[in-house]
Amino acid sequence: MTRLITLAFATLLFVTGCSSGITTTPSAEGTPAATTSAAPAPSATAAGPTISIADMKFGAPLTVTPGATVTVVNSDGAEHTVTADSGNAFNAEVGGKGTTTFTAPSQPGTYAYHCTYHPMMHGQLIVQ
Ligand SMILES: [Cu+2]
Repeated sequence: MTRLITLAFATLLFVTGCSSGITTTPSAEGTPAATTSAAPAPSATAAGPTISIADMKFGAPLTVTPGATVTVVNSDGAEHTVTADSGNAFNAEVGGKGTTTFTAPSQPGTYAYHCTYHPMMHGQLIVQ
């Protein structure tokens, strides 16, 4: 009887240890950014709301109007995405040293976002 309990306990330990060891961050592979809108670049009048990515950081929270066109400028050599944490409010992919744009949500609110390639990168888009 004692032996059975010991065995059960050992099994439990093994399972617990095993599952915690498996917990790794999900891979970003196979999650293509949906909308890299190859939209016509607005001529001359450039400076709209802009998210500037540098040194693997998005920078300070950006406040925009609903439905605004947000420009993403990537100063890094690495590719990044601007992906809403929840739902699919927006998901823009920007290549190394590249620029892209996406449309801000029409629903006011604070949208946390991240980079699918670098999950430690976080930012906030405030729509109001
Ligand atoms: Cu990134």
